[in-house]
Amino acid sequence: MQPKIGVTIGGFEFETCIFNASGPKDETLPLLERIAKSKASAITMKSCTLEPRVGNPEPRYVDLPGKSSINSMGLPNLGYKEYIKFAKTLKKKYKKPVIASICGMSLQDNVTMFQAFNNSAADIIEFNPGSPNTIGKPIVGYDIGEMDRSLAKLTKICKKPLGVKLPPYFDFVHFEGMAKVLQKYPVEYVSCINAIGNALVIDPKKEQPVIKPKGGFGGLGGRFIKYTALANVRKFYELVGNRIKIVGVGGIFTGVDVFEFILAGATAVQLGTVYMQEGPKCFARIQMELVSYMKKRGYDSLEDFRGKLKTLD
Ligand code: RRO
Repeated sequence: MQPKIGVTIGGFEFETCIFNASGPKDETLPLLERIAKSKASAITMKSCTLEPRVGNPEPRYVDLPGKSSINSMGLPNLGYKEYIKFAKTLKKKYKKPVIASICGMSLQDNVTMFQAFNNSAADIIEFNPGSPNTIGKPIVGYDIGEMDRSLAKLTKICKKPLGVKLPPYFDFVHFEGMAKVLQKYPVEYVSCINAIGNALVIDPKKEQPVIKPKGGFGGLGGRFIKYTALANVRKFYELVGNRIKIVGVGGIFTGVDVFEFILAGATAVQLGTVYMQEGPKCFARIQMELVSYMKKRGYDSLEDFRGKLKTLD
């Protein structure tokens, strides 16, 4: 018998625990259809804003050695009205959950978009307060008071299952502060982690940063952030895992990586840099690798090991 790797999030059946992260190659309908036709178990759309945005000047995404990346895309997107249309098309053509990602420039913008997505075909709404790349805007997820005010307002409006894409935290005080806020509201899942913000990668030959926006400062993704992602998954699983699901994202390239995230407490995982670098076939490959690793370890389902990280005693 094949191990079971399906999951339920927000009442929706996901055929596997592996789907795409909001961000890489998901801004347009043809790109979203590529995801729909792959083995990704859901279709997550690019974070959207009220108005369309062209994003930051190029170069704004660079692959780094060691299966990593730096980006300062600056939220290029077609504006939320397009994603409402895309959700309708995707739902008609494909039988997968569709996740809308919302990243407004203000709370009022977010309110407007949440209201609009309530009446859309999108199944789940992911609130993104963690983008490190909007010039002149702080990372909202680092302001616990602002997160409290935002979630108070948005959860009153939101009629769909709500996910929150969190930026990475590095200190137990911050994990605990954020967990306290999350516990006040009907949040279905948190997605840990967005890129590690404001890294600087330098090309020593050119004596220049590798990306142009913000003097070269951008979000780090891929392998370099896997252990920070695992730590965030584990901490939030410990703090809020009894009532909020955790979705792991950050540096997942193999089935064994997925296994580690589930062991740390993740319900499912999202793929970012690996999808950017390998394209849609990564979903099938990683799914197969997960299944074969579970077989090797004698596990029949994800529940057999989810959250069951052992201690060293
Ligand atoms: O578009 C971006 O620059 C971007 C976003 Br909105 C985000 O949430 N995370 C990221 O690494 N880049």
